Amino acid sequence: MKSKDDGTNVLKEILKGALIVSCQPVPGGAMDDSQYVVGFGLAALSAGAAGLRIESARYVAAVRAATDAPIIGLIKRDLDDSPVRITPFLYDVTALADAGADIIAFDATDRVRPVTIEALAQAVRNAGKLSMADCSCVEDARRALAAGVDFVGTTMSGYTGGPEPVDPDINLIGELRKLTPFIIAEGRIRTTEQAQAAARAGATCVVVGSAITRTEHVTTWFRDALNEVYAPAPVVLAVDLGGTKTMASLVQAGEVLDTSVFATDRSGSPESWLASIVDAVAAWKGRYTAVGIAVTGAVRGGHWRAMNTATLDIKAEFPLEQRAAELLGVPVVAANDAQAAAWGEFKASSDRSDLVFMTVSTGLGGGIVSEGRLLRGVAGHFGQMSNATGEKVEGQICGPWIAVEAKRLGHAVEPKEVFAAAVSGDEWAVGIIDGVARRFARLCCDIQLAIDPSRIVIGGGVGLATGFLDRVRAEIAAIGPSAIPELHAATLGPRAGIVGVADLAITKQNRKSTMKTMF
Ligand code: ADP
Ligand code: BMX
Repeated sequence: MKSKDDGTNVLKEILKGALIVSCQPVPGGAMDDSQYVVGFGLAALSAGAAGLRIESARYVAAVRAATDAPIIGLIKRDLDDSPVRITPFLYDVTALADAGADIIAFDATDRVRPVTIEALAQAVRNAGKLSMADCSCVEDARRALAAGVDFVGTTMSGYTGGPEPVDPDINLIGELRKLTPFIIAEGRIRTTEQAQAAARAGATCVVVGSAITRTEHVTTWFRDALNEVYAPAPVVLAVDLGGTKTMASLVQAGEVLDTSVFATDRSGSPESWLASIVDAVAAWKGRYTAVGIAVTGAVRGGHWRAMNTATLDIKAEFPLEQRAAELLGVPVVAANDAQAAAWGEFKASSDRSDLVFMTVSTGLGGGIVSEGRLLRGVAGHFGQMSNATGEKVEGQICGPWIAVEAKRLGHAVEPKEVFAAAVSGDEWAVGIIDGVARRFARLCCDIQLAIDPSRIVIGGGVGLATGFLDRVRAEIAAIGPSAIPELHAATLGPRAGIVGVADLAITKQNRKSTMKTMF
């Protein structure tokens, strides 16, 4: 009989550069049966897979009876008192070893768990098997390696909180490579290109699961792709009504098809602003099936009111969704402009981490996306917060203040020209813009302390003015390291609100139609 060391080394050698196919049927699905698991396993091995990843002692035993190929075994459990699902107990390790697994995988995340990683690693060693630690991050891997595991896997990356990512975590492989060469890449690897990227990043071997053995998942990917062609996304009339300008666009699947921009008549009223919109979009009648309106001011339950009448003077609470639907003849969804823009930026990026959006424009608005959800109500109205002297912070940061200040210094010009003068080094203008940048930088640092987003995305006429963000970044650096926010210019520029509110409009429409089919 070979010593354990020989077996270990031979197995590690076999796995170098291998494709491992995970044969885990959708629980309770049509393929959740031994004959399919064995069939998938043998088919994969016949086509060049070097090993299999199999869930449950029953399926490991069934596959072991059919092949000598290496098997990574695991047992999944849904526990009431722990989020750990993969091989949580010592008796699971024994059951998998008895069933014939060569490598035993277990969750190695730092969460409430019934059995420590050290004890699991020891149990696998006692059984004479190799261990695979399913990690979510570098720290998990560091701890697992200290506990003596043989392989670290990227399996748990993206599954310990927040929305599920779409792409595999290739970066993590590179990070793990600094700790060990024994890395098994696993998780969301769907394409041959992604498998190659994992190998190039330094993985010992690559596990592919759903893309090969979960018929239901692969079918959905194709169904969704075809739906985009056969059932194209609806066209939405999206409007962004700000204190200075109003933008109306036709938007389909995040793309802007047509746009019209006109000045907001600041002496008007909700009825007159809606009338101007109806007028501006008259030629588009029949081209859209839903309407989204993003407005400066707070929106709750479809009703609209000003938070700061200096930004736009909305005299009383106004039934915006209802009145706009009457005028336009299709369902309307209304939202605050900065919240809509936060949503637009979130949807336009593949980054699913928390973000804050801020518009520096006529007013200073904001929106927060946390754990994949847009916070509504007055959340994000940072401009309404008070400074040390009790004034609203937006009072000394936005476009109108820049114009008033310039005039006070003898330059009756628009904020755009103040920026141009600052760029040419005119002292009076540099003073104004630096002051705005300093106050805004402090606000961004405070927001970082309160919400800790991964990024703060900036929009608005002032926010996107040439050189503004760089000045704010310099002020943040001067404030120091307590909470350094990462600032980005809005990738959608002035269209963030339009794109965001269009998505909110169709999401609500879809929700309504699904509810109809449920009852
Ligand atoms: P709204 O507030 O209606 O959403 P904007 O985002 O365009 O509209 O913000 C309007 C404010 O931004 C105004 O005070 C305007 O003077 C200022 N602004 C617009 N464009 C620029 C620019 N290129 N440079 C500096 N300030 C600008
Ligand atoms: C104000 C406030 C916010 C708005 C923000 C930016 C009103 C009327 N508006 O803080 O709701 O999000 O301005 O609006 O109270 P904009 O007009 O500058 O785009």
